[in-house]
Parts: sequence; structure tokens; C-alpha cells
Amino acid sequence: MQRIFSGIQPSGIPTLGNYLGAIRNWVKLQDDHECIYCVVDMHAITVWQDPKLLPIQTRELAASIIACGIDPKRSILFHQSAVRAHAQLAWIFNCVARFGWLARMTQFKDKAGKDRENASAGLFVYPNLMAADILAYHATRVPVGEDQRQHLELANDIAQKFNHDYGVNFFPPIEALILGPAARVMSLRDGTKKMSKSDPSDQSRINLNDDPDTIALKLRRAKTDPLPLPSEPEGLEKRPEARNLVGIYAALADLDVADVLREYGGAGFSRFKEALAELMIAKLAPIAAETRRLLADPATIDAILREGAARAAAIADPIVAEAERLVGFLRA
Ligand code: AQP
Repeated sequence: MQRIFSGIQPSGIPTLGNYLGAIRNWVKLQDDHECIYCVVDMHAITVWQDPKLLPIQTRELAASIIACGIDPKRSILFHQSAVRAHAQLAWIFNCVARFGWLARMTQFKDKAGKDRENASAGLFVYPNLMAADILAYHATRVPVGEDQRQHLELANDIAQKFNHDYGVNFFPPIEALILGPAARVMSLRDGTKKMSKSDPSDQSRINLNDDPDTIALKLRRAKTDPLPLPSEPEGLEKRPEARNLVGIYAALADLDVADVLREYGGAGFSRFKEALAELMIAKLAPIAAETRRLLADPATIDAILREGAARAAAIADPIVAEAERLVGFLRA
């Protein structure tokens, strides 16, 4: 059985993008993989997080992941800061990865923006920690959204350079699993921008805890163009907002984009948005309700995370200890 690792930041309420690009695929992978899923709070603090809110968001995200269908008995679910191996291996990788490799990462450029001098050093070395998250478990498959492809290529470069520099075959190659028609869900306000939980505009995204009225309203207000929907996928080219909404529909309905357009080709957006709202509410309302139910008992969520961390550390600690031995750290 191949080992899966994937993570998500507790930097806000998870969005439809996080769900369709990542969490929903995590659920399916539980059937035929050994799965390790992590709430990556150490990644979250690469940009400012209110220390009073961070533990609450960590717990809420864990509840939401379980509500989406992750079974914490079958999969390991934990939060990153509870397993020290991540930070230990990340330091080694800070010394393996080259400055020039990191400087090419588009996510750093996007997140640091124009004020790059003021970005945290943690944001710059974020991909090294991500490589450590995966390789501390010798995980070989990583389900992510399209936005993480470049980071996974870098993780492979780090693994290869470590193996080369120390003359070993210790870290395995990693395969990115980028699945489904909504691997890149875009903002509802701008079809060229990724939907993000930390976007300042709440109208730009669907949060997994939005109530049905909010979902319907956000979709009604979603930016579109004046043309009716095309009958073929090629007709979506150069229409980013239309492509986004049709991709979301296809993903939620488990259909191909072509099937959706066979049904809605020629329709105006008001009819299509109504159908999309109905489908989205049917899929997301049970997740929101289950998250609320789980959060009524925070001690149980904390116990799940604690047990997950113990199981995760049992795998990662010996692997990272071996990496440290290969590097030459004295174990006196
Ligand atoms: N819009 C998206 N479409 C498809 N997949 C997405 N993911 C994120 N946004 C989209 C995938 O969700 C997983 C967890 O992401 P993350 O929370 O670790 O970080 P992120 O990619 O930076 O997500 P956000 O929502 O944009 O967070 P903030 O706003 O805090 O930066 C990843 O697999 C990601 O690909």
C-alpha cells in the first residue's frame, strides 16, 4: 500500500477550493492507501495569525476534515506542531535547498507581493517545510490542488539532492495527485485568481460553513459574462468565470465538463447559477451540520489530534533520526 501525505493550513475557514482541490480526494484515497493528513499550523504562521484564534481554527479545521469524510481511525489526522520531526527535517532541508530554487516559487511571489522585503523568512522557506512534511514519512503520493504542483517538484529536487549529496537512496520520489475537474477553483469575483480562505473579500469564496442562503447569494453575485453557456468545453476558453462555475458544477455532480454543457449549453447564467446553488447546498449543508455537531465536543477533537500525533511521530521519528545520522549529527 502506498503512503499518502497531505496538509491544509488553519489560516481560516476551509473553502470550496480546499474541498474540491484536496479534501474530497483525500476521502476517496482512504480506501486503498495508508493516509496521513495534517493541519499545518506551522505553515499557517508564515503569515500573521492571531495566537488566540490559531488553536480554535486548528480544531475547527480538524472537525471540518472529519465532517468531509476523513475517518480518524483509518487515516492519521493530527496537527503539525505536535510532531517535532517536521521542524527537525525542515532545518536539514533549509541547508539542502538552494536559495535560487526558492526564489523561483510563484506562491512566494504571489503571497509576498510587492512588499517582499517585509515577508517572513518562513514564507520564503515554506516549500522546504512542505518537503519535510512529506518526506518525514517517506510518503510517495501527495494529493493537492494545481497551485501546489511547483512545490512538489521542488520537494523532489530536495529529495534527490539529499540522496546525491550523502550518497544514499534514502528519500523516495514523490508523485503529485492532482485530481478532478476542479483542481483549481477560482475566486467568484475574479476568474483569473485562485479561491483562497485568506482573500480579504468573503464574497470571493464559498466557505464550508456558509449557510444555504449565503451560498445562494454569493453565487447570484458571482462575476460572469453576458453570453449564454456554450455547448462544448472549447467554448469556455477565454471565459474564466464561466469555466470556473462549470468546473465547480462538474466536480460537485461527479460529471465531466462536457456532460454539464450538454445539459446547460445555451442556458443563461441565472438558470445555471440557480441549479449550481441547489447542487452546492445539497453537498455542503450536511458537512456544515456535521462540523457544528463535532465542535460541540471539543475534547473529542483534541483527543483525536493527540492520538493522531502519536501515530504520526511513531512513523516520522525513526526516519528523521536516520536522516540526522546520514547528515553526520553526533549521537553521543
Ligand atoms: N482554489 C483552490 N482550488 C483547488 N485547490 C485548492 N487548494 C487551495 N486552494 C485551492 C488546495 O487545498 C489544499 C490546502 O491548501 P492550504 O490551506 O495548505 O494552502 P493554500 O493552497 O494557500 O490555500 P488557501 O485557501 O489559498 O489558503 P491561504 O489563503 O491561507 O493561503 C492544497 O492541496 C491546495 O492545493
